[in-house]
Amino acid sequence: MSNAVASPFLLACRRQPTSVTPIWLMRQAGRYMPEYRAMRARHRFLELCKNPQAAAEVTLQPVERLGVDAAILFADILLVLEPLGVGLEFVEGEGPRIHRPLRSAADVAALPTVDVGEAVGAVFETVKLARKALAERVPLIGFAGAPFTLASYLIEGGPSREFLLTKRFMRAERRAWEALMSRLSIIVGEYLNGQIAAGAQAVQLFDSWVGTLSPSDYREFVQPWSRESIRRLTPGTPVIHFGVGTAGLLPSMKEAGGDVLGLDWRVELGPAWDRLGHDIAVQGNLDPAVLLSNVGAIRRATQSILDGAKGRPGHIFNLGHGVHQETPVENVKALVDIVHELSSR
Ligand code: 1CP
Repeated sequence: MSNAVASPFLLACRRQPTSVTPIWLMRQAGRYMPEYRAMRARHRFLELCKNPQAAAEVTLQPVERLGVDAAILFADILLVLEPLGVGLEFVEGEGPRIHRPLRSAADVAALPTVDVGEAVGAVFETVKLARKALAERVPLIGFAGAPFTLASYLIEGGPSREFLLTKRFMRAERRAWEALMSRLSIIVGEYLNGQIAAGAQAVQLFDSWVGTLSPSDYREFVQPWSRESIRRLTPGTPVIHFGVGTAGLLPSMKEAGGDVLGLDWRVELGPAWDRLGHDIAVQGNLDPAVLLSNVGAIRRATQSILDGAKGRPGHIFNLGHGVHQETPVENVKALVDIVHELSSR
């Protein structure tokens, strides 16, 4: 048996006992890391994502530097939107832009059909190369944005605080919203299944911005399509379902599907897990800002999360959201070591 199959990360996804609590970090490859910045000095972000050799190298950087228990594919949730012809750009120092956002039912109707395999073939190639380079050291996680989070970028045209255009569209253009969410659930399914076929051993569905919705709006306007995305996935690969600010949505997200539910730091892990039921694994949930402080503070905050999990099988340690760019690498490395030390059983 390969060690990847017996890896603490994959065992925890399936709620099986492990000798230590596995840890990986959202945005573990990224600008806080000097190796990543060196790579970015040579490639623009989108170019890097489409260069399988370079992207696979970035995927492995945190495994080598930090000793995390899983690698996550280096790519982006928005890549899959590019073939829709909406004008995707990553503006240096700013973030993603969609130059031709969707503002009407006609805009949705005019979207071209896309062959996902053809459009993001480079990402699938990165998965193959990264999996080969990892050589059973740790498992490789693939990922995609969930339909709501992708739709919010398509409609807003970029990052948003209030998601007012998206919330207006949901209700005012209900038919078009359903058509868009249905299209996106198919695209997400194909994108993740392509990554699984290429060698991803688990996948994370990022519904990062869904916490902006009320629980009833989540159930009415989002849940059916998140469920549909997950239903389409090749069986047997663990699915992590994640969002930010989801305290009020967690039971409905659990219903939509996934083997592991991602928690952010606005909930206490122990009570949140008790409320959800222990028939689902949980991932989280250190406030990424804690990593800006010092090793003593990191140790205390880590102990408190591990205490909440009570050593129960099915806890994957992570941050509640991605590593901040300003984070000292040595603090991230300290966190990985502290989790392994304090959870050793
Ligand atoms: O300048 C740079 O180098 C680009 C910064 C960057 C990076 C490192 C972007 C632009 N994307 C990424 C990589 C990335 N994105 C990964 C790689 C794997 C890893 O975690 O190490 C992953 C999983 C993502 C996923 C992603 N992209 C999400 C979901 C996760 C989250 O943070 O909530 C979202 C919302 C995006 C969109 C996006 N891409 C990039 C940025 C800065 C953003 C967020 C913009 C916003 O705030 O709306």
